[in-house]
Amino acid sequence: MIKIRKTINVLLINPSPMPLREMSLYISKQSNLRSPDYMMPLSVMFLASIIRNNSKKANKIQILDIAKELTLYNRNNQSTLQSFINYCLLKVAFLPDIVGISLTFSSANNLTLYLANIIKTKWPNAKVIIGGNHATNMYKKLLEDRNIDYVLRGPAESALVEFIDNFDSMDLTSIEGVYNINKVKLQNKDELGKELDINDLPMPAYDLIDMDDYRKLGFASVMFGRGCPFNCFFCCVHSMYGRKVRYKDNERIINELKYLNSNFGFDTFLIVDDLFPPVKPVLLDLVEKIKSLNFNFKFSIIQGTAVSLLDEEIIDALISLGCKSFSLPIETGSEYTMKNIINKNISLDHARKILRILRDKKVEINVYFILGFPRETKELMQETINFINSIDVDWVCIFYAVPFPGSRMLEELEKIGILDSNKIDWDTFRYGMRGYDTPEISAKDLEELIYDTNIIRNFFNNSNLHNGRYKKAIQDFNGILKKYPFHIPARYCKIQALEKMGEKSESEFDMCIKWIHSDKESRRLYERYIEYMPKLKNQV
Ligand code: B12
Ligand code: SF4
Repeated sequence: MIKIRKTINVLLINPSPMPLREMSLYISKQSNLRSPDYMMPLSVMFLASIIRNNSKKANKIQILDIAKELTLYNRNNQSTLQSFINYCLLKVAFLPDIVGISLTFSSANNLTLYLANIIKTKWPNAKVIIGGNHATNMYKKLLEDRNIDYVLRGPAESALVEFIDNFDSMDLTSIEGVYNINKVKLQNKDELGKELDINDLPMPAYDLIDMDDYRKLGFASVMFGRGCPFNCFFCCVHSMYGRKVRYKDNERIINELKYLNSNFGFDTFLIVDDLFPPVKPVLLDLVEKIKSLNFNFKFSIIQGTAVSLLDEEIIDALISLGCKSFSLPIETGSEYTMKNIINKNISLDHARKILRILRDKKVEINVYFILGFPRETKELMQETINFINSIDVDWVCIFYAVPFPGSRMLEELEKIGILDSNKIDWDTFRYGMRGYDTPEISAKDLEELIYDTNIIRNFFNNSNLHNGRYKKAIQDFNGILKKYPFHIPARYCKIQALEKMGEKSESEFDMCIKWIHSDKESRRLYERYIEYMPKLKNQV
């Protein structure tokens, strides 16, 4: 006879997006990988809050943020992945009936399977459920793993409450968006969980995270809206939220900001919307309302501001909100690639105009580009590199085109037989690496092209260094050297900036030589880029 539980204990886990193999090396200090970042785990904080407010059966709820634990973990060369995960799971204060894992990033796929295995061994009666962007798209494959009981596809806010409240009493797969392996076999229809009205979403459960750890970051993550009407070739956002944008009412946003300020002292906010800014009248009204609070709030739109939606009035409004740094995902410098391959609605003339406006306003400008789409020839890639070399911006980030599940790009690569999503090694699924060749370019050539373009553009041809903004150049080079002290191009360009400012550079020069003699990576960088560093010739 099935025992019907009166209450249900729920553990919600935010895994780290760091790929499993990398994580293992990082934990045991076997590589000089830098410490990963973490931020408020908004997805599980939302879910925790929704369950607490709406579920009749949910009892104890805990959030375990593995990304944060990883950054703060006191590792040594005896630590192992297993000892780290055991350390994390020791923090769980109850016997969970449900363990929910948030699998948004594909790079967390292998960690999620690893966790599910450990969880099933530690708590054999707990059901493991997963949700998030990657889980939504790869649910069939994930459910083949015997340690994963259910996938909740799409926005899970309504399905999860129904799931918990009917935990022992009905076939949970009758809930829209809830799948187990049997439902996959029987039903050939992809359905998503129902979404709540964005204004009915409660505040994320700030009280269920250790706020002291997140206060150290200096900012709170906030979501003003979700969804995007565009249809970029490489994007998978629509697979969760469709193509309709919905924004919270401005009054609601103001209340959230005031709440975060008065309860936790935050005055800096990181906006995590899929698409930002909202339409002009809404944005201008929001900006006016925020300014009238007289709180001196600052904002950052970390995943980038939609270039096609920007004009001078919007830029001024954002600057007046304390946005001092703009990240622009222009993605390609080729009109052909823009229109015929990635289908992004940006005109390069408009992009150049926006860059000039931002430069005149003296804010920091970072621009994101992507190389390596299927059908993107080496000549088209060169057009992007030419564009990159022609713009006056602080920093350029060049990513590999990654075919995330749910994107048209993955569909195309599967169709032409280059990838099979059932056999992908998800540890390679970040913008920083590529595990396959395309007819246009091999993985190795693409890696070299991106690496060289990055080093040459951001260091030897650094816009600030060549346009007399030496202090900013030094600030950026120092930022790199703090993370990667072996970085010879950064050190060499810092020396150039110091000399242009008439400041002493001998000690930096000595450091450069010392690193080249003592460190393998420094030596490699020195040898690869020696033609750009004439002053080091004959000195090493
Ligand atoms: C904010 C954001 C970031 C931020 C912060 C990420 C973070 N660590 O929190 C920053 C800018 C750092 C970032 C970086 C990157 N990002 Co990002 N990011 C986003 C974005 C826009 C919003 C995520 C978010 O917080 N949403 C708000 C929460 C509340 O919504 P949600 O996560 O969708 O959660 C709901 C459901 O998914 C579901 N759910 C979620 N978890 C769970 C768990 C369970 C158990 C259940 C039942 C349900 C469930 O229920 C929730 C409530 O409805 C998403 C797009 C998107 N919409 O997902 C891309 C997205 C996640 N990012 C993406 C990518 C590719 C990246 C980068 C690799 C890009 C890069 N330039 O290198 C990096 C890598 C990050 C890393 N650390 O390695 C891709 C991921 C694709 C993939 N399959 O891997 C996405 C989907 C965007 C895209 N291009 O398609 N990102
Ligand atoms: S990449 Fe950005 S603009 Fe393009 S569809 Fe995705 S969210 Fe929208």
